[in-house]
Amino acid sequence: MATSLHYHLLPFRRLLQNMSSIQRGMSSIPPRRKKNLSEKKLSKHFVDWRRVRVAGGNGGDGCVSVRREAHVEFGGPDGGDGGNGGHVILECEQSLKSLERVLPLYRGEAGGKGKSQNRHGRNGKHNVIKVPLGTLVKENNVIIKDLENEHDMFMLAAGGEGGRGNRSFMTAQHKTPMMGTCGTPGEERVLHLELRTMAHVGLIGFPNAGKSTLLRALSRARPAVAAYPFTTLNPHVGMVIYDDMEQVAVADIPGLIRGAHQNRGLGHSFLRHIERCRCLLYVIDLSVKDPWSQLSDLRYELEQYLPGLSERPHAIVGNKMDLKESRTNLIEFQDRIRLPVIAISAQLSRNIGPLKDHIRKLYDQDIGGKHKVNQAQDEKTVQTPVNRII
Ligand SMILES: Nc1nc2c(ncn2[C@@H]2O[C@H](COP(=O)(O)OP(=O)(O)OP(=O)(O)O)[C@@H](O)[C@H]2O)c(=O)[nH]1
Ligand SMILES: [Mg+2]
Repeated sequence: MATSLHYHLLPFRRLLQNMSSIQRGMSSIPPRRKKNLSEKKLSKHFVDWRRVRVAGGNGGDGCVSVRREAHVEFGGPDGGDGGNGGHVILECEQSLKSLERVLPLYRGEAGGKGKSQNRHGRNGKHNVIKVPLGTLVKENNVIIKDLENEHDMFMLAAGGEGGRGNRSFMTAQHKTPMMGTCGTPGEERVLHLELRTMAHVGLIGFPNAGKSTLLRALSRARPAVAAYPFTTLNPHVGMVIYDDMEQVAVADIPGLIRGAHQNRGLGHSFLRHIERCRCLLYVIDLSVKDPWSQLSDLRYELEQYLPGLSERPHAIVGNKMDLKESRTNLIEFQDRIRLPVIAISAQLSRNIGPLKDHIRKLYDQDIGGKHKVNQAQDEKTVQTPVNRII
């Protein structure tokens, strides 16, 4: 008896599960919060490079047939054409963040064969691969397409053309052609997909310099922060929002060390995410010994990766100004590098406002935007960082 009751209740339970909480009159119950993935797990999911083999579907063969029917005197040719093969198409989608779901092989559907009674074959379905914004398509190490906007599409492999049936060869002179053509094979290619994060500003620094702490202070992004090197294993992007609703994307890139171009540390493969950034922020931990050597090392590594990369519009951010050693180092640091330094404490969110203004200035200069930050205030901030911070 109990089992049969349970059996009757099952569909009702399933219905309840499928109903949203609002339908059930439980709108006050908040939806369960999605648990954030740890940095280690996230790095398993973050794939920024994939090799794919793509093949368009083959075209269907045309049919050779002659109508023969009782009581029909002149039947004539009635072989239909084959259908076209489906293409393999790449489509950009904003909600995706990595190439994790891209498989090694994609094929377009083959076109259907033509049939008698003038029936044409069905066209094969296209195979659409969804990729995140900022995906590059490379063939033999040459960039053939850069997908930058939502719903951008690119055909990777064309499907084959359908063959012709004998009906299509019929002419006034040649009334019963007994020939047809086969469908052509689909195009086949081996391509590399590469993801380059789309951000306006990239944070470059040694491990532990405080890049992730700074991104947390600037935006609502929540990269992991810890007192050991190489905490960040994947690039993180946060949006800095301004009063006029302009948004600037800032990317936190895993830490670099001297010799990264020889694959030391995490190597410099993550620098591909910087390539698209229009401006750079060098984040220097001023509390360590000889912080100026960090800056020269970072520049050297960027140059090794891509000549001219270190010369992009940039600013130098001296972090950890709440520590005593940083204050003593700052003066010597400025003397040595002879460049303006924006001194901040990312942990205590000190001087973040002027830094935001400076980021905006770099951004506006680059895109020729309308909004200009108050230059006088900005210069003062850059030249007298110690006064501002204490
Ligand atoms: N005192 C002080 N500590 C800071 C400041 N900013 C960051 N830290 C600390 O420095 C340590 C490293 O910070 P992260 O933000 O993880 O550094 P990171 O540059 O992202 O490091 P990686 O991800 O390893 O490249 C953490 O213990 C932070 O709490 C600061 O302004 N002042
Ligand atoms: Mg980090």
